[in-house]
Amino acid sequence: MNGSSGEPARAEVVVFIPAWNEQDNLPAVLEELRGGLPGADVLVIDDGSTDATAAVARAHGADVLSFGENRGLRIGIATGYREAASRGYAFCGRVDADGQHPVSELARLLDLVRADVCDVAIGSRFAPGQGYEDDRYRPSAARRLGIGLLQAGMRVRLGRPFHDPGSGMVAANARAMPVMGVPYTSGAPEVEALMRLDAAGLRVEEVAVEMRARASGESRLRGRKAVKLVITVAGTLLFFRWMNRRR
Ligand SMILES: Nc1nc2c(ncn2[C@@H]2O[C@H](COP(=O)(O)OP(=O)(O)O)[C@@H](O)[C@H]2O)c(=O)[nH]1
Ligand SMILES: [Mg+2]
Repeated sequence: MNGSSGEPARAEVVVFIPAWNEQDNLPAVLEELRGGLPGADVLVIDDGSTDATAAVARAHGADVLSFGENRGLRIGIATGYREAASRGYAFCGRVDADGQHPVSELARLLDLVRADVCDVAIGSRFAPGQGYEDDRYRPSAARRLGIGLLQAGMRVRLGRPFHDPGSGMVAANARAMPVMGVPYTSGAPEVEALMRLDAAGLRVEEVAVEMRARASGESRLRGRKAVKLVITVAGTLLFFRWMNRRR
């Protein structure tokens, strides 16, 4: 891109990582990215972390964009896609900072997008896939209820099933980045992204992947908070469908 200026040419791919107080998990994630996707740039969206997240990320070769205060994941995600678009990358990936997402699986998602099989590929723990056991993950009862409601809502709203609608393992091309780069208003930004992509006529593939358990620390979705969130989202999805039918 900057051929004659002496600056290193920009990579074709950027992988961004929303991170909030993930100093303990980031080193392994960043090293795995370097090994598995050596040609990709990495951008950590440090959302007002009060630990050493930013310093650790830089020490492991990542570019860091820090917010002065915690603005929440829905802004963190949108910022990642928006930066990928405005910095001129052809493709971008997103993974969690907690070590849940194997880089080898993200690389498969990026391959699909690069081959133009789809505009967005989403890694799914629950989708059936060749070589993957259908019930390879056994979430807690509360999570199962939440996931079931979301699945039902997505099927009604989008007319097709999504098995893992909250997945944060994503690959996207430059057509999809700006669509996903606008701040989210819903408490379930990944679901809102799917609705936007559908409205924009973009092609989304759900791909069976393996995921790991979070390496350390706590998930953002726990217990009653998670149940409340999914009921709200499923309700919104179904309600909009019902309103549209009546017109
Ligand atoms: N930017 C940003 N990232 C967050 C925030 N909360 C969590 N994250 C990150 O978002 C990712 C997903 O969070 P996680 O707790 O793993 O959620 P889960 O995988 O759905 O259980 C991780 O990389 C977190 O560090 C936040 O408020 N802002
Ligand atoms: Mg996680």
